[in-house]
Amino acid sequence: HPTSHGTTLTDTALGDLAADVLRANDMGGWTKAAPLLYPHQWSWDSAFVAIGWAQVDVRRAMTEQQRLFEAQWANGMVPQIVFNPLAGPDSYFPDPARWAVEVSPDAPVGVAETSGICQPPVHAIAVARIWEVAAGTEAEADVRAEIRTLFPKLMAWHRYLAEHRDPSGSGLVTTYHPWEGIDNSPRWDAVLERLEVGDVPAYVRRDLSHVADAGQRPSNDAYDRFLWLLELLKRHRYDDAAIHRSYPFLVKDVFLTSVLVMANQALLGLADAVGATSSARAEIESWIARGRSGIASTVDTETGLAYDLDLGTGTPVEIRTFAGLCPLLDAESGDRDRALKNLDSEAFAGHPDLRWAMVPSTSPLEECFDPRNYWRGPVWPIVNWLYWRGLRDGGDLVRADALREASLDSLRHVGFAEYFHPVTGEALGSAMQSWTAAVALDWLA
Ligand code: 9YW
Repeated sequence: HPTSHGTTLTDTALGDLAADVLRANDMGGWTKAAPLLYPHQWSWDSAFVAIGWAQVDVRRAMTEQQRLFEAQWANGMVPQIVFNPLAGPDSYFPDPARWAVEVSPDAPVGVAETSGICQPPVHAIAVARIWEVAAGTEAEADVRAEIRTLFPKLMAWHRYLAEHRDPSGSGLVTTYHPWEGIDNSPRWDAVLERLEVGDVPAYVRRDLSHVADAGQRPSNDAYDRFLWLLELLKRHRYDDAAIHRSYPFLVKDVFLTSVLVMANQALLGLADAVGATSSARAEIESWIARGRSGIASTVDTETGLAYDLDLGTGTPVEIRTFAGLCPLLDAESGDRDRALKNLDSEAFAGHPDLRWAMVPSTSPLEECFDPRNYWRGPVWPIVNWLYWRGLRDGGDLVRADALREASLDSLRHVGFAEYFHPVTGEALGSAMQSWTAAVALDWLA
């Protein structure tokens, strides 16, 4: 890890280094999530990356999102991965052959190969940020024209999440797979443990050769379970109705839902920019209202944390992770006060052992807390960027500034690692992670 830039690094130098990371991972129109570990375009990574590009080249930022949405499915889903045609099948596992998305009539044909699931919808948040940066500059007209072409695609994407991923109209989005963003989070442990894993065709993990030690990544047992779920999704031809009828990993995801609420607020702003119809606005407003009441229904009366709902058992997943604070992502949530108390508490950013007062992926007070393992303890800068935005949008400027300062200080010391040890600040996962560099650029702006 080429890390520890030290406290003396100026903001300008940090920003220059961050821009270098984006340029190094730039494939010409789209950006690799990381140099070796993730040689493709990941959906929510590309949204954060666009937020970063906005500070370097605002037109390039729009291109990032246009390219991603070229691979949008006919049902509106924006796929988790758009594969790099030049990377070759051994560059990352699972590869396009394992996903075999051609079993679905909705998968794109003749565009790009994709995976068959999705990730949190940060895209409208990114495009709104791009618009903010472009407005009043010489790029304004071009960017507005680009947003006009993207707007209906963003609508289709949000409609997919609001309808196909929530057939009962609960207001909560269903997630089908840990790879929909938060891989080995303990949020999924109970559901995964219940799985009866069937025949998984033989496979070779590619991820372990790109990290310092396997303890920073999901276990082999977790991978078997992830891949068994993939086989089942394939058998269902990635059909949302069939999946909701019979499939063993159905979780109403509070984080995914809260990001969608935040993204719908951003989309309302974009509706102004492109002069959208009043029916489009009404549709977005109805999604916001539904998402907000959905989240309110998940907040635990005792702790004030939002808990995912495991549809397999009908019970809340009572694990303290960053996701529990998600009412903070909605400026108008009625549950903000308790979420703020949780944020400040020893269970989260107020834990006395933390090197920086930031939100760890899993609470240090959980028994399963594992400070070097991926989503089971380390700090992820992009998660903190979302909470910073939520604090700022909710008018909590003191906390927002403190979180921004802590985050920038961590990046000066840790570098643009994928994630880091919350206590020691050890850089973990991939180095030169695009989205980490991207949020640094936005924080510095
Ligand atoms: C993997 C690219 C992706 C992120 C996910 C993160 C990880 C892929 O990397 O998943 O192989 O584990 O969990 O959120 O989009 O950065």
